[in-house]
Amino acid sequence: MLRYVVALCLLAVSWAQDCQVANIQVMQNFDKTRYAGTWYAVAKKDPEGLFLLDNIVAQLHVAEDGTMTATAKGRVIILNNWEMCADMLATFENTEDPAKFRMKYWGAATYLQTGNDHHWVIDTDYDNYAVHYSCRVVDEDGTCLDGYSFIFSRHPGGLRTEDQPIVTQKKIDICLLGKYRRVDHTGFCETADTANPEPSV
Ligand code: DAO
Repeated sequence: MLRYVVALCLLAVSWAQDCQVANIQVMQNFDKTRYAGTWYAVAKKDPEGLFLLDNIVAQLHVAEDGTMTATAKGRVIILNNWEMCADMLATFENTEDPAKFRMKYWGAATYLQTGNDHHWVIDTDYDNYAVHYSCRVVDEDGTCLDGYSFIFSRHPGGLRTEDQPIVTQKKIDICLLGKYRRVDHTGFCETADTANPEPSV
């Protein structure tokens, strides 16, 4: 019964959101140095043309001059059901808002996906969880037509119990509650063939 009431309350709050991409609140006083390090994706809202499936781990690096870059791995299925671990690289361009970046990404191998997406940090406590958001296509009414979001944890086993309500509230705030799937960590990218760069000739 309590769960039912809580679910109804969450739904009511979610209806109260206007879901305008332009009104989405991001992390205040974002500190990218504290954001650096290893993040395990524990949940993902997929975009159209899903790419990274699971075993998604990102390593963020902030250089002395403040430049942020990342490497990421994840299980993908490409070219006629070819399952592999994708090695991805990303660079981040600052914007006027310290929690909003443009992220250029590409695969270590040329047949992997490339892109130039927004990378917004909605919330993080830096030590345990981070809520990421990226809208690729804004609809005519200002809501997001195609986008994706990662829930990151510093812990591969998932979010700590005490962080779950905070993350749920953020999912509501960005109008994505109920749209996430769990991202498993099975060790696939520690054992599988990795899409390494082709040798240069
Ligand atoms: O999986 O469908 C998808 C879209 C995600 C593409 C992003 C790949 C680059 C990963 C870098 C993450 C750095 C936090």
